[in-house]
Amino acid sequence: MTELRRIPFKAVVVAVFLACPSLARASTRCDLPGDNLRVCSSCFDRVSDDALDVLKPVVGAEEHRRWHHNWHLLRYRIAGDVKALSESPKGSTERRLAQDELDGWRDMGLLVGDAQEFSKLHSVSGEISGEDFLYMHREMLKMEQRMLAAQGKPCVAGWKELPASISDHSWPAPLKAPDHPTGDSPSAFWQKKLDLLRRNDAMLRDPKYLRLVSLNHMAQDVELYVHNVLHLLYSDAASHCHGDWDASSTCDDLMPPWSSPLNPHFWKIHGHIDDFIGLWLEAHDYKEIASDCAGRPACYQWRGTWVGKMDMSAHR
Ligand SMILES: [Cu+2]
Repeated sequence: MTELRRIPFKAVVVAVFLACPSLARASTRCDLPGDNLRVCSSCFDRVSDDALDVLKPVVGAEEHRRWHHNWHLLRYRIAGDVKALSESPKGSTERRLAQDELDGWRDMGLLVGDAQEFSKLHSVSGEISGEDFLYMHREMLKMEQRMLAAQGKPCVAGWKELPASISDHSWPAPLKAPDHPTGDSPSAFWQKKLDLLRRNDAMLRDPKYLRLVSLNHMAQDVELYVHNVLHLLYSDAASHCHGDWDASSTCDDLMPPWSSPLNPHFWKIHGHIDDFIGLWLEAHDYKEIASDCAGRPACYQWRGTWVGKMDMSAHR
């Protein structure tokens, strides 16, 4: 099998808190809009060490890390691989590497069927890739909720509103050097980034926009303009990972999908992203979203449900 894990992190990074007991408070925001999963007995804004102790053995396991990493990686690379296969000369290194990568994803159960067709649907700008993105991360949130509830721990609420300041009392953004030179101080640079992010976030929440776009279209915008920026903004310059394939429980860098689910911000970010599903359903007069609506009225049936072989329902 191809050694996909040797692919440099930087290739994936492109895509892609600290608990204070006094801040713990009950919230009602752990429901996943349009879904009927109701396992959380309570729902907190903070991400406690207790919660992370429950989640880390699963999302930090090598198998889960590799799956999440390659799920994101495939979306960014499959179109290039398919092109290399059809356009590069037979016997060329480029062609062989592309074939190896595709074979590796097949072995992992991530890629099924014709690669070109798969790419058309599931590559990052594919026909249903936005829905895939929302669906897969919702499955992760459900897994998180089931695991925490099974241990009698509160679920984690996503950010209802994004922090307004990089110096937010509860959720300060780790201060680091700007990712490109502008002449601004680091704090001014990241505050401007956050201000722009919040403006984009507000525009994407506007019912006038939501009514005009498909769920897939909205999700692609949200991934690019909200999700990716949040991962960058809240990543810590002092990475806690040693080497690219560190599987220790302290490796929780928010940027690479290999390690991001171990970072407390991941659950705040993805709870926030998941809320967009509810806003879109509301704008289109749906009350429910399901893989199989079985003819129920006001139910939107997911078109993009690609997850690969990872079975997240096992953690019931
Ligand atoms: Cu992810």
